[in-house]
Amino acid sequence: MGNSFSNISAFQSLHIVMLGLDSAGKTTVLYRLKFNEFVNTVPTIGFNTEKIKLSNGTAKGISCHFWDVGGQEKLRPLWKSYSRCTDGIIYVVDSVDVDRLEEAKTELHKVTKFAENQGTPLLVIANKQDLPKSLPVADIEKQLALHELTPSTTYHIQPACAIIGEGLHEGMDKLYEMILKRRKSLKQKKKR
Ligand code: G3D
Ligand code: MG
Repeated sequence: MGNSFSNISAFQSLHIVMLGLDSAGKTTVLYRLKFNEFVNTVPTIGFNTEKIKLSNGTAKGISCHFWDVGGQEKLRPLWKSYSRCTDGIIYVVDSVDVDRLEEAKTELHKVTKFAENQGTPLLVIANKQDLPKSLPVADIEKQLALHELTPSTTYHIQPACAIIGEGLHEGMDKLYEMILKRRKSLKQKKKR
């Protein structure tokens, strides 16, 4: 195993929560990562959870326990408890749903402000990039005001199409890198 794996044992699972407005594509992402194929979804009432061993990229072989929490307004109060003390947060955005980007921004900023989420690495998935009217990633980054997130939040924004899986492994690699970096710096702080 290479150096990048040295901090996380093959037997240890990363705890990842997946959030985002309803219909952004969270459940499609979850099952694409799990089965490596498209699975037709129904709106999530509550949550879905899956243990997935990543099969590609630098994070290959790493086990992740994913929690995909429903994004309808009435379910969003659940986000706080599901995101508490996770290794990473994935925030899925519908790149075509321009009218709800402001709402997506407000909900994202709320989550990153919770005390328990300070420093938790964030992967933003700009999903549905296959659709002709999808907004470019740079515009989504701006509209979500990612640079205004709490200073301790390290993030990466990844263009993706969950239906065919494009961009998902690249995104997971970035999230994994951020998680490793955070663990390293927490370890160093402890030593001091
Ligand atoms: P959610 O879990 O965030 O609520 P879902 O979202 O995963 O249930 O997906 C909502 C709808 O978006 C689904 O379509 C799904 O097929 C579609 N979708 C997800 N990812 C993509 C993508 O990358 N591109 C496109 N074009 N569509 C996507 P339905 O028709 O079942 O509502
Ligand atoms: Mg869902």
